[in-house]
Amino acid sequence: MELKSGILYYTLKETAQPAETEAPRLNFSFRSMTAAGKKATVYTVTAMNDPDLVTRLHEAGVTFSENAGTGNMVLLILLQYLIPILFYVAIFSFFFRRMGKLGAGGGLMGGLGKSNARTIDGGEVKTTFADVAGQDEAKESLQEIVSYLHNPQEYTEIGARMPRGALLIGPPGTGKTLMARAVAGEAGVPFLSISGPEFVELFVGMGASKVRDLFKEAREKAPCIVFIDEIDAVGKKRDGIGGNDEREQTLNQLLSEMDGFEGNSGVVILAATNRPESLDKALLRPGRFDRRVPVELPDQGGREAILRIHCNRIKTEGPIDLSAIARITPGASGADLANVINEAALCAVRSGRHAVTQKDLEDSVDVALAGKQRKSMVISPHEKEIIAYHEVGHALVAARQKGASPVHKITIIPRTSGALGFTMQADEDERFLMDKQEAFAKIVTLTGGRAAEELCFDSVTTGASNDIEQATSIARAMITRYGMSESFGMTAFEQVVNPYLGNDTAMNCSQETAARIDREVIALIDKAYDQAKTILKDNRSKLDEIARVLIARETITGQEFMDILNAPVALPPKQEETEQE
Ligand code: NHX
Ligand code: ZN
Repeated sequence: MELKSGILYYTLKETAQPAETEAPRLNFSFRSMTAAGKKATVYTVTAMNDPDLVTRLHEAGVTFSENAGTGNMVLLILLQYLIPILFYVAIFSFFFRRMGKLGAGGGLMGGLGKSNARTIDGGEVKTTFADVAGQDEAKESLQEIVSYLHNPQEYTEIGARMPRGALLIGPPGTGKTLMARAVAGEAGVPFLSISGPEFVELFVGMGASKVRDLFKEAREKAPCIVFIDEIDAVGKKRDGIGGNDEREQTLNQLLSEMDGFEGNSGVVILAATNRPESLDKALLRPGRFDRRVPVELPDQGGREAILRIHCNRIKTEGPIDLSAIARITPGASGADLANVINEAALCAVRSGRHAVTQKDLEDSVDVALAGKQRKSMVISPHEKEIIAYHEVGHALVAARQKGASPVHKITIIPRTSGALGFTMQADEDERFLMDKQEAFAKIVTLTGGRAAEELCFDSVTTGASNDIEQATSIARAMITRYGMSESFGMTAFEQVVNPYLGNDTAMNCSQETAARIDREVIALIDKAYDQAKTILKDNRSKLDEIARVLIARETITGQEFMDILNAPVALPPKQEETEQE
């Protein structure tokens, strides 16, 4: 019998010999079946590369036949070819689906030109204004849109035209997206959301068609809210020179779609940006985004309200004073505060507890400011002393000056941010203005760390770099922006570039003026440094005493610090030892 390529099956009907003796010799180790009632054993085996097997089988008197096993063959061949194909199809579809989710690829797999807006249907938006804290004015501005979506005929009857769009403007993390979602939730209408960069990414020429599709979808779903996040990605000024064609086409499409609405079509467009100054003027004229809704960083009361909302979602234990947390987090956004609460909850779990305490909350504010503690970092006693004197230097200078904020906490536990220690100050009440004396007091306080190093060790370290940067930037701002200089008066030489994104400034003065400004900045900081050194010299014994306590305890509260500072006498015997080190 000829052995074909592929797999052949022999069916061996053994008659003469018992299976036990025959099987091993023929290397048949497959399976044996005994037909019911008969002694015969049937082996079905795969073909072996053994040319005289057939001869030997004849000699042994084995009944055998070729069994091409058609059923199995077909199945096997199918599997052989199909499995790899299926495998590739699976991989491809996986990747295309992912691309689709990222915003563009829906295009390739048939859905060419889908807008990719994420849609939440009406009534399914669970966010309401109750979930937005500390933004009362923004809520009020948007309330009108909500009431229009509830009751459009009331507006049409009187002949009023509804604003087509509102622009939510504010720094990152202040809840612009949340606010837009809450408008949809309050009005009970569908929420279509897409992010500006999604219009222009990946496939050139898709942006404009995506805008078209988005608005088509919106008109079908009206009344509804369309939310365009980070609209500056498409809405940047068209400058004409070296323009980005793709982006400009997208913007033009957006402008014409917004004009294309018959008034009162029931589609309200909300957009968010933190760079309003870069937006094309055409976007902002009446009939387009004609409402500007500022969504600013929360004030102290707002922060407390935001903390309360997030705190309601976690388990707490013992007394919780959220206003104390709000007090020490000036400048924090809603997102920062949400993170503080979450870090506190994680910290509680990490230490095996089932509820969050006030201490967890306070520790997680430190984490937000300066990173996690680096307990494993080994610092030599001498360096520890320098760090302690540096921090107490800040604290003492702050405490001994009019116009400086009270000390809240001093710590010399190193942090993952690279900070070896820090001194935290906190005002009792929120401040909105800073007078010249307070600004100067801040500079003096910042120089206090370095002043203590110089005074006590007669050497200075690289560690003060951050203090120096901050002091310089305050001094420069006083002179170039706040009209607090002796010689320049009320002239602005610098403008803030992106008010919501960091504090980048652009210089706007002659070179001579720039040089004079530099000299004045230097003089101002020198004056502050001298003042800090004078304060520390006058309080040298307290400086030593508090530094010693800080080295022993690693962290002391503002209260503990003030108690030592106000205690009548320092410890006289140890004083000299420490001074000589
Ligand atoms: C370094 N760190 O970079 C070492 C490890 C002078 C006792 N070689 O001024 O920690 O020098 O009053 C937030 C705030 C890094 C993050 C300040 C990250 C400072 C901080 C530089 C204390 N406290 N300097 C201070 C400090 C340093 C740094 C920061 C940061 C030191 C000083 C860091
Ligand atoms: Zn410092």
